Amino acid sequence: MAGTLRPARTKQASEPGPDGRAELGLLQVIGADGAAAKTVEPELPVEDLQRMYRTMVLIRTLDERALKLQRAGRIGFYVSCLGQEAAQVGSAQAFEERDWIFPTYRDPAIALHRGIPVVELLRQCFGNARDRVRGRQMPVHYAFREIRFVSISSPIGTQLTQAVGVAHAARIRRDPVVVAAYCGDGATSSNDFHAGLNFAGVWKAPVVFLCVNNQWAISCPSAKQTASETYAAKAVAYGMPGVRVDGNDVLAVYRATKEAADRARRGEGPTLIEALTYRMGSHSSSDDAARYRPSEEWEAWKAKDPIDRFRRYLARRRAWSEDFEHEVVAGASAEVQAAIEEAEGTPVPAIETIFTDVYAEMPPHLREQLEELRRAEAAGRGEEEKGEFPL
Ligand SMILES: Cc1ncc(C[n+]2csc(CCOP(=O)(O)OP(=O)(O)O)c2C)c(N)n1
Ligand SMILES: [Mg+2]
Repeated sequence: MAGTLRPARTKQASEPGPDGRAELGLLQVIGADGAAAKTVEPELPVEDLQRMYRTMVLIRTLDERALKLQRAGRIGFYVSCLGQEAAQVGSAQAFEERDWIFPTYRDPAIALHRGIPVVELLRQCFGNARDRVRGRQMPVHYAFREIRFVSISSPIGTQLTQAVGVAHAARIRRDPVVVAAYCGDGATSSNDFHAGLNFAGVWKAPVVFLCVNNQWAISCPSAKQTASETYAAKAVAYGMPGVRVDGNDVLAVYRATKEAADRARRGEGPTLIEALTYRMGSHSSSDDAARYRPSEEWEAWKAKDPIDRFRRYLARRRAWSEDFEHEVVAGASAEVQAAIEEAEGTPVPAIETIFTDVYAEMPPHLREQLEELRRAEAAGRGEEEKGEFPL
């Protein structure tokens, strides 16, 4: 019932002190006015900063368009990450190509930042013949082998134990990869969160846990999710560092993730990062957050928009101009528009693929079923010619 839920416990960040660490140990680099705390400002080349900004604008453009596609009945389902762009892009920037990503359904900007074009995401949302998984997964459940972006699972938290397994294997093989394990605040209540963090702590698995705390798990606010003061505090129980970072500050997220990834690569074990942000949209296209979420809370977080904050920083660094903005926005719109046209214009997967995609070599029982389908299709065509349809 709307009104009976208390607002999520939102620990407001104060302005960063000289070391960038404000109230409650929340790491910040970029202040509200765009000024950086010099002692913690990462040294990233301007080209990297601008590329991060491009990805943030691109995912926001895609989110806006894709939700409209869903409302128009052109795709079946969509999950927007509105407001969480910095948490994804800042962390994605900190990992290397060889590192493995175990994402959630709300992390598409990581795939974009690792070089996947928008059209690949839309092929998956349309479930067309060029979709990597040919419509076998719900929309937004992406999988991109070439960027080590592991297939997204709907069940909350399962990716955490899978990620730890990959990290542990890498350690045994002395393979210097780091594994990124993303989850939401709600996922911290899953069994897999406990099992994953416990195992990683004991075995010093090279994994970075990124808990993107958007303060809601569908309609469940953080205040009802946990009695812990912070999600980062949970790290203590598993014997690993817990870091709390302003998730709307792309450079703070980058800095914390880079430190954790370096640590993991040195063999010093896992870190839990809590990126404090806010889900500006509804949970998914099937949900209406206005029914359970106080509008003042939304208004307060709108003022902390991560893209606006980063733009102010870039402007101060003279890495942003009106012309640059125009080019980025127009480029994102053009890419999304072209991708929609291509993805929507591509036919659905051939029906045979439900048999041919299962095993490397088709077993006899599937061959039999495929032949039966072909006979039914041939019979159906005959009926259609007579103006009748088979049952
Ligand atoms: C094991 C399991 N339980 C319940 C669900 C239903 N469910 C889907 S999303 C979701 C909320 C997850 O919240 P959070 O981890 O905070 O991620 P967010 O959606 O906020 O990004 C739930 C409970 C599920 N998918 N899997
Ligand atoms: Mg959440």
